[in-house]
Order: sequence, then C-alpha cells, then structure tokens
Amino acid sequence: MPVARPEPQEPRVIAHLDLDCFYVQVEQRRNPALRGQPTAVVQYNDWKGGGLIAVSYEARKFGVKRSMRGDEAKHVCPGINLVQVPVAREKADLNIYRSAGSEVVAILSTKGKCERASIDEVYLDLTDAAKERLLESPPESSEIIFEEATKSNILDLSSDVSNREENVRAWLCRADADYQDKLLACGAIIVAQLRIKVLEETQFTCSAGIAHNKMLAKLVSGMHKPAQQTVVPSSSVQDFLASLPVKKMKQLGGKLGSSLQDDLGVKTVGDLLTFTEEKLQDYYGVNTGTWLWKTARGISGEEVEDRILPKSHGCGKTFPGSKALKNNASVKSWLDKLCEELSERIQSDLNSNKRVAQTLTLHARACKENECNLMKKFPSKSCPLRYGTGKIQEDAMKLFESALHDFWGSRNTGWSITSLSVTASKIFDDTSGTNSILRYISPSSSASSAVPGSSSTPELTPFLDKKLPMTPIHEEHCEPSSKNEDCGNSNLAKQCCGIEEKGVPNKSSKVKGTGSILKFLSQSQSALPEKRKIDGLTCGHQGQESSSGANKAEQHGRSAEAVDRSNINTAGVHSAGNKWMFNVEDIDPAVVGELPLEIQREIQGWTRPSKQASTKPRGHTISSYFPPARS
Ligand code: DCP
Ligand code: CA
Ligand code: CA
Repeated sequence: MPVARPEPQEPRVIAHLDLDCFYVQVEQRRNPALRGQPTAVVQYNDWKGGGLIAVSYEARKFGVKRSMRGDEAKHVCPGINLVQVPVAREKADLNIYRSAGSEVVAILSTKGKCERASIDEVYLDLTDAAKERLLESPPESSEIIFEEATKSNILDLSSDVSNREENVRAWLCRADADYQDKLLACGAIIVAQLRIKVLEETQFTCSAGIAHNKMLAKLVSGMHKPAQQTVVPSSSVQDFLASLPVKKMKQLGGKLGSSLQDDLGVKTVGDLLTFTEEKLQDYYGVNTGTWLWKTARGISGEEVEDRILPKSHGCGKTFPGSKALKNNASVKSWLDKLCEELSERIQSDLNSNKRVAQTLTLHARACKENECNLMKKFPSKSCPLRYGTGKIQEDAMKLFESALHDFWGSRNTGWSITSLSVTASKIFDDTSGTNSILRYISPSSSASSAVPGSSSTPELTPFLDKKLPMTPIHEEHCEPSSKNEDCGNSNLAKQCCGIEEKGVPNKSSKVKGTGSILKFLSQSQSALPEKRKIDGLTCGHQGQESSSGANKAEQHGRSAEAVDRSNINTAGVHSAGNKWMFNVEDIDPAVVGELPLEIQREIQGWTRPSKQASTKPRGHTISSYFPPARS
C-alpha cells in the first residue's frame, strides 16, 4: 500500500525521462536501414511469429500494437520489419538493451541526482542545476533560448499552433512567474539540452516530464511522444489531476484503484478531492488514506534516489502452452541456465561495481492437472544468496522443491510450470570498494551444506582468512575485444566505446538555437560520425537475458578460477539462531584498519570488552552488512 512522505518545503525540479520505442531504437542503431521504417522487436518464439515487445512510431501509425503477435502485425502493416531479440541460452538476451540504457544514464547523471527506474527510464533531481541556472543565466534575461526547449509542451498553455513556439518562449522567459515556475523553466531548458546530448551521443530520442515532484513528472513524460517534453506548472496541477483517470496512476492500477472506483465511485484523481483525509483513512488506513488525500492535490514527497544501478537482477523464462515444464528434470535444466546467467550478472556487478547481492528468490507460475484455468499461486521462496554458479543452482532447485511441496504436496506428477524466474536482491553497495571486509572473506570450504528448504536458511560457514593478499581480488579491465564483452558500465562504456564527453553547454554561455531533435533526425543517418558506430565493435553488446532489472555491469570473461576465488559467503559470520557474530580472534588487526569507520568501531568494541561497542541502528553496523536471513 502506498505511503505518503512529507513534501519538502523547498521547491524542487524533477524530471522523468523515458526512451522512445527503446528496443526498436537500439535495433535501428545496429541497422540504420531500419530507421524511419515501420519496425518492431519480437520476442523469440515460434508461435504466430512471436510476441511484439517494442513497436516503432511508424508502425504504430498502421495500428501495430505491443500486444500483437508477429503474424498479426504483418497483417495490419505488410511492410513491417520484425527484428528478433538476440537469443542466448535458448532465451532472450537483453544485454544490448541494458548497455544501451547505461549509455544514456551516464549522460543524464551528469546534471543531478539520478535514479535509474527501469531499463529505459530515469528520474533526475534537477533542483540544484535549475537554481544555479536561474542565478547565473535566468531565461528572462537571455536573448536566445535553446531551441528544443521552445518545443516543450507546457500544460495549460494555449495550444494555438500558429505561434506555439513563441508562446512557449514567452512562458519560459516570464519575468512575473513565481519562483517555482522560474525553476521549472530552467529545468525545461536543462532537460532539452540533455535530450539533445543523448541524441547526439547515442542516437536515441527520449521523452520527458518536468514537474515539481516525481509523481507528476512521470505522469506527463509519456503524454507527448516521441522526442518531446512536457512541463507541469504549479498552476496546472489541479486541472490536470481533475480529469486524470485513477487507473493511470502507477499505484492505482490494481486493487486499490478498483476499490476506489467500485466502492467510492471515484473515477478520476480529482474526484478524490471530495473526500476528507479522515474519510479516506477510515476506508484505507492511516497511511494510504493520507497518501490518497495528498495525491489528489498533486503532493508527493518521494525523493529521487541516488542510484544508477539496478535494485535487483532477475532472469526468467515463460513456458506457455505445450512448452510447460512437467517434471523435476526439465525444471532443473532450465533453472540451471537461469542461475548460470544470474551468477554471471551478480559476479559482474561485484567485479565492476563492488555490489553484493544477499537474497536469492525463486518465483514460478504453475497449474495443477486438469485445473489449468485455475491458476493457483505458486509460493515464492527466498534464501541467503551464496556466490558461485553451482551453489546458486543448487539453492534454486531446493527452493523450487520446497515451493512445489507447498503447492502440490509430495506427488511428483500432475503439475506444470508455465514460468520460472530467479532474482538476486537486497544488493548492498560495498562503497568502501577496495577497503571492504568482503575482500578478506574467502569462499566457504563447506558451503554445500545449504538447505534452503521452505523458509529455512542455508548454513553459511564463516571464513576469515587473514592471509589473503591486500591487493584487490578483482581487477577491472575492459578492452576492445573480439569476445563481445559487454561494456555497459557507464564510465567504462565511455572508455570502451569511445563516447566523448562533450559537456552540456556552459550554463553561462548563450546557447544557439540549433538544437531541434527533428532537425537532427532529418539529417542523413549515414553521415553519423564514426565514433557513434559502436555496436559490436569496441563494445559487442552480448550476454544474457533477464526478465527484470537493468544491468550496467560488465561481463569481463573471468576465468573459472577468478570466479571461484571471488565466491563469497554473504554471511561470513557465525550463525547461532538469529545471533550472528564474527570470530573475533580471526580478524587481523591490520585488516580492521582498512574497514569502514563504523565497522572498525564495532570490532574494536568486541576486541576491547571494557569499551563495549554502542548499539547502533541497523544500517550502520556490521550486522547490516551481513544480516541474518529471515524468509
Ligand atoms: N518491454 C518488454 N516487454 C514489455 C514492455 C516493454 O520487453 N511488456 C521492453 C521493450 C521496450 C522497453 O522494454 O522497448 C521499454 O518499454 P516501454 O514501456 O518504455 O516502451 P517503449 O520504450 O518500447 O515505447 P514508448 O515509446 O511508448 O516508451
Ligand atoms: Ca520507453
Ligand atoms: Ca519505459
């Protein structure tokens, strides 16, 4: 259930950017002959030409939709180009798209706090950048406004096409605007510049919403697509929400939205205004009630998270119709493939970003014999994640068996699995990088004892090896290669793929009005500079598929030995019931000095019993690095 967060007192400028028909644009960059053509990307499948997952705007004009199958799309648009998603391990391989998304994130994150919200979306907090711009080169005293900004759609502004750009220019430069709208105007100019920069450096167009909070920015970013941006002045919020169907809100798409419609007769967000906060709390509880009350008024305190990496890694596969899996052997075979890919991706995330995933979760869908119309919920199961492909495969299979037992008892047949996925989550940033305690924890010598049965916890054998070298275990490297290594990391992508930092035009300089996206697109694509033709060259984008999460991590083709050396028992601590602790005697004092300060203090508290370590809230103690698993 959604929870309201206090709206910050200070005005903010938040942008939401979403790439247009994203997979199609990636394929068009790989094959420029597809540009401007009706094109769709099709998920690997031999049934009726596969399922469409991305459709170009040219194809949309013919009525082609994402829900269609390839054959149907050809029927409504005979000239359509259908491009298959790359396949690896007999399943879709999304790495080229993840890497392409990372290129964009690398550009956008230069202007403010950046949250990667999905494979093709980010939120930006541009408050500071907008304030700076307003101080140093306020639009009202600028002679020239960046041309792309004058193409913005401003909610509530007259849509008179004859002098639209003039109206927008006037709005951006209003001297009598309130401070919030002046900041939004600066935000609109910054976003227009960023979008042009993205286009110049990646060839991708995107659309954006600019507002004073995340909720409003997201709501309008898709309002004018492709390659356009929409601004929500404070004065237009009420009218905008008044007619917005509740189901359009992310959090109201499900049961809550249905209940609002069915139980309260609320059809639009504006309809909520007739209910007091107390009344909404009576219906939906204190938190959700307050959240609804604030949402109706366009109030949302949700912050942009500072995160350009995915929150989790997931690998999944569906098995529709006759492809459903009906025995343990076929489930194991597929789980092994999914786990192999997951293992590579979390290993790569560890190597490249020093991030450690702590929880492994198995999700599946299943149906029972003769009851295939009655989809019963197949329970999801989790356990602490142990690094190493074999261990992940072993644990995932045990999770599956445990879930199957809950679903179907001890019988071996009569069930069928229609989808399987494994997810690595609770990823924590080992931000201390080379100073992390993780480097001093070696693989467990007896890690095969994991028994992730129903809600049970594998036994995680701790091992602190003070003889481990102080040099980093994982050296990062990324070089042009014929091995198609994925160089999706935003920084590395720049090195590997030759993306130059051209820099957003200096904030104090007057930017010439040459930035129209349409103008850019109308130029011959073949005239693109060589440095942009990066696919498959310095950075062959290849790898594995996942059904969720966006990965910017690189595959570095580590040797089996390197992977094994980096196996990490994510606990690394003794488990006694729910009490987890280090074997203090085994900690080399020289190593302690390398650890983050708060951990040092905690360890010193143990080694000097007279000075007890103070109890710290979770999140600041060593136990938050290695928490006991609860499932
Ligand atoms: N995607 C997918 N399966 C879905 C939805 C999306 O594989 N059911 C992939 C393909 C899309 C990409 O994610 O290109 C981004 O999804 P969006 O919903 O943002 O849609 P597009 O970017 O394709 O189009 P739009 O221009 O409407 O944003
Ligand atoms: Ca998109
Ligand atoms: Ca999207």
